[in-house]
Amino acid sequence: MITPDRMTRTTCPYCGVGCTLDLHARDDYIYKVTSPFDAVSNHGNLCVKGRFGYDFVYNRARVLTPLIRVKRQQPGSRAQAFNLDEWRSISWDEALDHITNRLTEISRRSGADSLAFYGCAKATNEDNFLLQKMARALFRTNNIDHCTRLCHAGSVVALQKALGSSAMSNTAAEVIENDVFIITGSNTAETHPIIAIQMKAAVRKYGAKLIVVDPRRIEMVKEATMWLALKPGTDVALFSAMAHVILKEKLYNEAFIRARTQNFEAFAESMEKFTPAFAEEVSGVPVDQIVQAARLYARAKNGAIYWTLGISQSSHGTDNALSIIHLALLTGHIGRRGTGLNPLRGQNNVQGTSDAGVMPWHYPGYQPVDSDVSAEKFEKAWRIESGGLSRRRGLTTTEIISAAATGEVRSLYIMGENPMMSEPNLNHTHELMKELEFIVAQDLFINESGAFADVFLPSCSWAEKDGTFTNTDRRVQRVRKAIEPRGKSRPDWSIICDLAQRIEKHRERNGASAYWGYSHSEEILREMGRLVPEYAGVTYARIETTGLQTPVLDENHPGTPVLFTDTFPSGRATFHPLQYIPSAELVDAEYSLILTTGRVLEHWHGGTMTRHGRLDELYPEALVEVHPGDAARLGVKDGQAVHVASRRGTVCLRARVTDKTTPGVVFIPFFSVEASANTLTIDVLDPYARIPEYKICAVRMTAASEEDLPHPHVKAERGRW
Ligand SMILES: Nc1nc2c(c(=O)[nH]1)N[C@H]1C(S)=C(S)[C@@H](COP(=O)(O)OP(=O)(O)OC[C@H]3O[C@@H](n4cnc5c(=O)[nH]c(N)nc54)[C@H](O)[C@@H]3O)O[C@H]1N2
Ligand SMILES: Nc1nc2c(c(=O)[nH]1)N[C@H]1C(S)=C(S)[C@@H](COP(=O)(O)OP(=O)(O)OC[C@H]3O[C@@H](n4cnc5c(=O)[nH]c(N)nc54)[C@H](O)[C@@H]3O)O[C@H]1N2
Ligand code: SF4
Ligand SMILES: [Mo]
Repeated sequence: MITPDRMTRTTCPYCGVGCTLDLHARDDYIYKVTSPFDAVSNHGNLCVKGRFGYDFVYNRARVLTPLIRVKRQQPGSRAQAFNLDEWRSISWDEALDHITNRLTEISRRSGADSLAFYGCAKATNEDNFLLQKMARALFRTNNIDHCTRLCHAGSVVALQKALGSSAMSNTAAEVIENDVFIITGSNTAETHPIIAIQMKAAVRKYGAKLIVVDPRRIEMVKEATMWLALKPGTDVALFSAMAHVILKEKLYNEAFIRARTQNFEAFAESMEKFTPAFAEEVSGVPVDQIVQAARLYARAKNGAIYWTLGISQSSHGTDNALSIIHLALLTGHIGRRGTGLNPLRGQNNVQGTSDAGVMPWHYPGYQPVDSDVSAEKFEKAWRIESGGLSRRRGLTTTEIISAAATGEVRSLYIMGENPMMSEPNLNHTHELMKELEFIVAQDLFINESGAFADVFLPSCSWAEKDGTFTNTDRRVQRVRKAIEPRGKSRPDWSIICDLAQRIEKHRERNGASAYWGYSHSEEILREMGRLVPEYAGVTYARIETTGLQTPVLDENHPGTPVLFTDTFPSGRATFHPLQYIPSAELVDAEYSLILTTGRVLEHWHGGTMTRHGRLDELYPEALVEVHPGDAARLGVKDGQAVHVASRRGTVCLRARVTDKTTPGVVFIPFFSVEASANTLTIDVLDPYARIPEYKICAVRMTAASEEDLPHPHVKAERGRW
């Protein structure tokens, strides 16, 4: 039997469930991961990523020293990024001095807002707090954002409009207290697997009724009492028809509406047109299913809604989310245990990265940048002259890339993201990326975006540093260093401290300057706690064994599992009248299939982490899922190579003929660089949330030959170091 040299307790670096991990290491080498049975979010359960997905830490493609590009990337040659001849290794001093010179020079010449920063929802709260502090306090720009823009922006904006707060209202584990719950636009069993286990228990053990609203026959459909297989992009019609039924049949909670909401009459009037018959015509879901689902949810004692990207990643994502928020406001299924509006957050620390202010319109704690009150608060805390911080709202991720084309943005600092796989319409996005004058990538690997960088800074992984992540339950949990940083890699926060001190010196600004002398990550969380009331009571000592759920208002505050018990942050919750607007690109004779994109259990986003490890052996290539009826019509067999083309690009991959998808809808996961789904997707945005329509565009599928498939070389490039 192997006796572990040591075991370090930490938090999973993949999804927002936030499972507790024990990393077993010997000789500074992690060889096994387990989880304790008393872990609050997962009770000892782990999915395949938490259990086996740690080996990217040791992959030979990991970059362990700072690099500078010797030759600039040639147009159209992404693969060259992995060619060592293009890079030279340099010292940390050389790298940070070079970045200091280039960023200050560009900012002086082209203005503060010519710089932009991407934060990292994989990194800690501490890392991200410092990145936004550097952008704001030193470079005086609010051009800082992160992947939440591509993710839950629609939900965030809708929840802010309706309730004044954007986080999940309840704790995921409360699902066993629901008697009816709706899952919509969330492939929970593959994307939040441990929450899915709790949902299955709610149905099987506690007798809850589940309504799944999703265009694909996802695994949770097996557990469901009802499956409403709507056409992609028709959620507003469907959920508003449910509201219509609740109104007509007087199934609403009058006392709740009177006491806690506003604008009900105008809303109710706007629901008149959403008859179930209209919704059936638009969504394909039969009238009686709509009526049944509305009755089931409205009559529940404890009803809850869980949703993810099928709702938010749409050109009307804000309206989609509003249409489900209305159901909770009509029925009063909010503000109590076992109820709630629960947008499941995706990345391990996307909640925390938003809380830490990696947002173009908000300081940490959602304090608006265009308000003098909040700007003055941060000026005082960071010892900045009065009026020194920018009051101008910054650009969002999607706008930052577009602003490269106009020359408005000249430089991009990417801390742990991969926009060249994760942004929509990649052929176009690549062209924009090339327009930038200076790019810094701070990551573990040179991913498809690092391929465009001028300087690469090696950060270390979650296993090599201390800090905190905030999970989807708003639970702040510890991340602990299990092994020494590999090679010359460093924690993100320490890289930023070092860089910020150099920039501060370089600028020789007179008078006081912001503090950058942090010696430990907790010092940073304490500073965040002084500025963000919701984090005021979080200390490492208090979260030593179990995390605390924000808001934690002072050092004696127990944390807040259920939000909105007495009131909403906006006082009353607001109903919003809605219209049904069709998706931006509809099918036609030429492009007759709807493409929807998303995830599989074994892979993470663009694959930088999971394709650099054994998870890739479990799911080595992306497949396009097509319904047997469509496959027969198109003459496509299971396993056959096909071309999938949209108006923006073409990919070649193998087909999987399956009834997991519905007629007229094909699905491609976006992890594969060989057949990247975002070559096809459309870059239209929701007008309020600025989130792209990743879930719906029109494509056609044609048979291809084996020779058309991408050469295995394209994938092998990744591991060639
Ligand atoms: N294994 C794995 N897990 C992950 C991730 C990962 O990369 N890999 N990423 C994490 C992140 S950042 C996030 S944000 C989450 C995302 O979690 P999910 O949103 O569950 O992930 P997707 O695969 O994008 O699934 C979207 C779901 O929406 C459905 N859908 C598509 N179009 C529509 C529509 O028009 N209406 C409705 N109602 N539904 C629709 C799809 O069929 C699918 O079930 O996952 C997190 N977990
Ligand atoms: N077609 C399509 N596109 C999508 C989506 C979709 O459903 N369909 N979903 C969107 C969504 S919801 C999201 S969240 C985005 C995700 O998009 P991204 O955030 O761009 O994707 P990731 O691959 O998660 O990028 C994380 C990067 O951080 C690095 N990293 C890991 N740990 C650390 C660390 O501690 N420090 C640093 N500095 N780096 C680290 C990893 O190596 C990796 O390169 O994709 C979006 N794009
Ligand atoms: S469910 Fe999420 S947090 Fe838990 S082990 Fe899997 S990826 Fe990690
Ligand atoms: Mo996400």
